[in-house]
Amino acid sequence: MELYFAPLACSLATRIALYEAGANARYVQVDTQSKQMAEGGSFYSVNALGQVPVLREDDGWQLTENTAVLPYVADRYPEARLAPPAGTRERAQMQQWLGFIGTELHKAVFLPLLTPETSAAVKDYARSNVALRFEVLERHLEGRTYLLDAFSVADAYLFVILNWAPHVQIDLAAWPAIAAYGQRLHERPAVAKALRDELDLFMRERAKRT
Ligand SMILES: N[C@@H](CCC(=O)N[C@@H](CS)C(=O)NCC(=O)O)C(=O)O
Repeated sequence: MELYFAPLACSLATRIALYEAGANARYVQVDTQSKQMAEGGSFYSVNALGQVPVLREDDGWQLTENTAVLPYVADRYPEARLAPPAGTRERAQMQQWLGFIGTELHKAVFLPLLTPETSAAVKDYARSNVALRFEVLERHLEGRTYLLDAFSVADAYLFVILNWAPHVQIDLAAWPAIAAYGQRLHERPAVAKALRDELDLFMRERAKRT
């Protein structure tokens, strides 16, 4: 299995899931700006959208979209218990959170703020989305350890998104339950290792560019 990823991008959530599962995977680094793969070749040949994550099985079958890739990894390694069983209400709630993280946080808030080219008006719009969404999350996380009763791939995705907050001047101190949740996730060995591995690659990339 291969994961096409960019350091510290949303694909980090799949790396976390694979580490949590103890999966045997190869990690193929992609430059999402130039669309070049570190091993050579255009990433467009893998994904016409030029986006990570892409998960590819050894027989060439591949999957994109965080909301599909993350539950797929959970189902592929059931012994790791990275998602509630299919068909349960808890599983539906996990999908609800994946949708919330992918659309309401990733795309409606963080993508415009992280993209240098977005206009001030679009950035203002993204910032106007922060308070309500973070309030909803804060209220849900008060008194909870994870989004669901146990760790799931939705936590991996949320951790990655929250990790971007300081880079777009969103101070998580304003939401204590969210800040504590981020800290707690960081204490999971697989999460800490995945973050360390990609931070290292991110810094190396940055040094090459400057
Ligand atoms: N809808 C996709 C979006 C993935 C996405 O936004 N990936 C970003 C990195 S976090 C990316 O590859 N951006 C490069 C681009 O859009 O050109 C998903 O949920 O998987």
